[in-house]
Amino acid sequence: MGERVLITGITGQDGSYLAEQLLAGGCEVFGMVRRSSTETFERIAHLRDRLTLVQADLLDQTSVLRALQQAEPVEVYNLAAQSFVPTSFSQPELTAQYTALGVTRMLEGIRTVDPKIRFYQASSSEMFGKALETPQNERTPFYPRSPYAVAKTYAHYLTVNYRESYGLFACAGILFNHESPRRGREFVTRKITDGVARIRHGLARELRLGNLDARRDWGFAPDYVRMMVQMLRRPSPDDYVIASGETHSVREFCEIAFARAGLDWREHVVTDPAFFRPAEVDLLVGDAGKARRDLGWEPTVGFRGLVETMVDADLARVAREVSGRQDGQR
Ligand code: NAP
Ligand code: G4F
Repeated sequence: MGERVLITGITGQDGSYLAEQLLAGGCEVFGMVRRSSTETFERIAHLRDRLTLVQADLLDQTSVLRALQQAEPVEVYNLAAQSFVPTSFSQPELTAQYTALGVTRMLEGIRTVDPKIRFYQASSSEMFGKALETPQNERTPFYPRSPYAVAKTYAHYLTVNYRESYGLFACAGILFNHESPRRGREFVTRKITDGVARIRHGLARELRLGNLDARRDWGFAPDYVRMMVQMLRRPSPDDYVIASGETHSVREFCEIAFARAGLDWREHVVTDPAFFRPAEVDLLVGDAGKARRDLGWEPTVGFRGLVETMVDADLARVAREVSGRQDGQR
């Protein structure tokens, strides 16, 4: 068996891809999962036999300590968080507990159990928020615009602080938006591609969205997850921006996604004020020059390829669901 690694948030989009990549690299992978009355293991179902799952919750310091003691990892990838920006406005306190203080619990756990453990923190381009310069790089000041972004900023600085205060091998990846067919369906990209598929198959007629003018730097999740591992395997810890360097609007995403399914987005997309945010992040675009130099960062999927991959996957999934229903009715 190879090196032991622990992933928090293994049931999420990034956690599932990271588990695949670490298993392929020969690691023994432990995944931290929280207790739920129904399992949320859909994204890792194909890996279950090759993973060891340990039950713990970011809200519970003792359980975090036990997970670290049980897994005895050489690397910890801290991906668990309340990651949806709108929920952070409706549940700001819970978001702070998970997304900010959860990181304190992880770092204190590492100091207690084994300070040699290498630690990756999932920082976010949302920290740039109302961006003070364009493009954004590792030296761009933060201006968070949501309770989620504020919590991530706390977690980011704490990671840097534990590196400087206690000599931990702690790295923060400042990742710009990254998407895939495994993206949660409430995030705008997947909401659009799922909506396109449902409209194409006659299950819906319209798609209600918020701010179509918002611009993001979108990439393909497996490319980004690869960089997490690269960061922890450098000789010394550091922080890196990972981004495509291109920015596109939600409207552009709609245009390409609907066209891929032979539809005109203007006939289906309805703007709904319910999906606007109390404070918006208008434009993000990253400068990943440092990652290109140090980590060999080179994304494999561009914007159009990303949109089309996601649409194709949702068209195929919805087609299977529709034909399953028809079989059930026969
Ligand atoms: P995601 O799909 O929402 O997954 C979040 C994960 O966190 C899930 O496995 C979830 O478990 C787990 N989790 C939430 N609360 C927890 C708790 N109290 N205790 C234990 N586990 C808990 O997120 P993602 O897109 O994979 O993103 C991974 C990380 O990167 C997150 O920290 C996110 O904020 C950050 N990030 C993401 C992006 C992006 O574009 N995707 C960009 C920058 C940073 P359940 O399955 O039980 O809910
Ligand atoms: O897809 P989103 O919800 O992602 P957002 O807010 O950029 O956050 C994601 O990326 C961050 C990295 O920058 C992560 F840290 C975070 O965890 C998460 O993964 O929204 C993208 C944009 C926003 O400007 C939003 O206002 O799309 C706009 N939008 C327009 N209509 C919508 C909608 N967003 C959602 N979720 N739903 C809509 O109907």
